[in-house]
Amino acid sequence: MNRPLPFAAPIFVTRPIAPPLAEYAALLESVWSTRWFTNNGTLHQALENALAEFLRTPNVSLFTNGTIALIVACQALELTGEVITTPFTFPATPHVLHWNKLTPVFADVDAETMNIDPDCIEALISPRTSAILAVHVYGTPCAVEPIEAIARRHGLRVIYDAAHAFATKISGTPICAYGDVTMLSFHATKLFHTAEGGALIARDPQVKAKVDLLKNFGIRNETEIAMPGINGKMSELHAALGLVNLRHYEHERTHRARVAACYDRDLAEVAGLRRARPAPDVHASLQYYVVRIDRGHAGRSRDEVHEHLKEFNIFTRRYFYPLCSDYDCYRHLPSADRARLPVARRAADEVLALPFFGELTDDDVSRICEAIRYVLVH
Ligand code: T4K
Repeated sequence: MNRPLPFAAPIFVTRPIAPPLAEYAALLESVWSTRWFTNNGTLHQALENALAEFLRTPNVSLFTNGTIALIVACQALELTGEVITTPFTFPATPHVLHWNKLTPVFADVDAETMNIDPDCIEALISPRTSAILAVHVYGTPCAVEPIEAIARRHGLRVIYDAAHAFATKISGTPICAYGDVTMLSFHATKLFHTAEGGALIARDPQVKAKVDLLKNFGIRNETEIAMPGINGKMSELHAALGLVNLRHYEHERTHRARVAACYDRDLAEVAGLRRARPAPDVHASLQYYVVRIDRGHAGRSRDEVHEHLKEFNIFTRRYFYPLCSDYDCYRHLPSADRARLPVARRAADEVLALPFFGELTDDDVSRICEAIRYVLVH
């Protein structure tokens, strides 16, 4: 096999939707004419309503980013003590617990979905446990029914970190229908984005009302401050981008489906490399295209592939390595013991997020796959 040529320009793991600037500018006209830039403006309200319709829930609250949204979710549900969560996630997930003075308790994950394994949750419940914070990793749904059954049995709250799962549906139901509260991230690297942004979706309208107070300093009216809140508000500039991107995200998703099909075809025969398939009743978020590289069968480790692909101007990401339980700030926790998390450990050593965005052509994908095959055998 000849050495493939490197790409002329870097190919990153993602490339955000950039809608026609004129569409964005048109929405900004109203901001300039009214001089209303933030604090529950008309574009903020319009985006909240549009998302409520899209997600089929009335209880959407927009945020400045997904991390602040999750911090506020813990406050709104008045969590205390310990929260059972996954070590296989982005740092934001355990960090929001730390910022709420809650102790993360790490549970191992399922070998196939890489989401928190419900069978590992119950043994970790203590009298101090107040909630389960589960992550729909890569947009793949958690085992929502077993998780909610455990929560009901033990009187726990359930928060879902759905940062990757904007478009995910289970049997036609949007993912945010599950749990007490769900967080979505609208960061630029997400399928649907507002540059920076996020949202909480609450099952209970009273929780939404509390979330809305908490994200605006707790201000009820000119003279009443109901609780110690924070500033988590989304600006009109970000909301405008969201309204425009909502028109374009389906087009992006369609192209991502094509890119995923090209990868599936070109990587099907590569030994030691596999991709977790979404269950047939799942409408996939198409947020990431992640493969697992089993060194024993592939002949190369995930880290070697990740490193050598850079020679071809291809920049993959090890989402999520290292495990959160291995960070200096959490490794002292009893639940962070390496021996207790063997499945998560293996996932963290094997996963590789490949470049995945709608602008990739079929030829680009073929070249990326050719470079992967080359790196594996040379
Ligand atoms: N929970 C989970 C499970 C999450 O994955 C995240 C965030 C959160 C919670 C927190 O949500 P937010 O508070 O962020 O709303 C990125 C994102 O910053 C982060 O939002 C995301 N997850 C995480 C998985 O990915 P990095 O540090 O990997 O991003 P960065 O800057 O290296 O970007 C990756 C690639 O994307 C770049 O190589 C090039 C491309 N890119 C990036 C940006 C920002 C662009 O082409 N344009 C851009 O504007 O964290």
